[in-house]
Amino acid sequence: MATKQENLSLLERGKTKPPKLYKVRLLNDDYTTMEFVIEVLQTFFSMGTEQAMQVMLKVHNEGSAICGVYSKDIAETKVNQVIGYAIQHGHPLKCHMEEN
Ligand code: TYC
Repeated sequence: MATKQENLSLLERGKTKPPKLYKVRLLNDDYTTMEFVIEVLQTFFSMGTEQAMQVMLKVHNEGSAICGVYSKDIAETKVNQVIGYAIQHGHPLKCHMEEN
């Protein structure tokens, strides 16, 4: 952990590192309905009907797809929201995050 003084001097020298970004990836399965996946993409990833349909079909046809790229906290929240919502509705939908 850097001290306040060390942080300040890094800032002054323009040497601060940008925060890491994480991809949130949705995974295919044989049981979750297409309609539910579209609802998830619209609800948690702010996609319109058209884009949600395209991403859902990409997951269905290719096994997985990226839904978005976020800071660590936001990516963790998205993953937890998707998995929690899927469990509530009895779907085995899986989602994870990976370093960008
Ligand atoms: N493969 C599922 C079906 O045929 C649909 C599906 C799409 C499931 C995307 C999960 O992340 C997913 N009902």
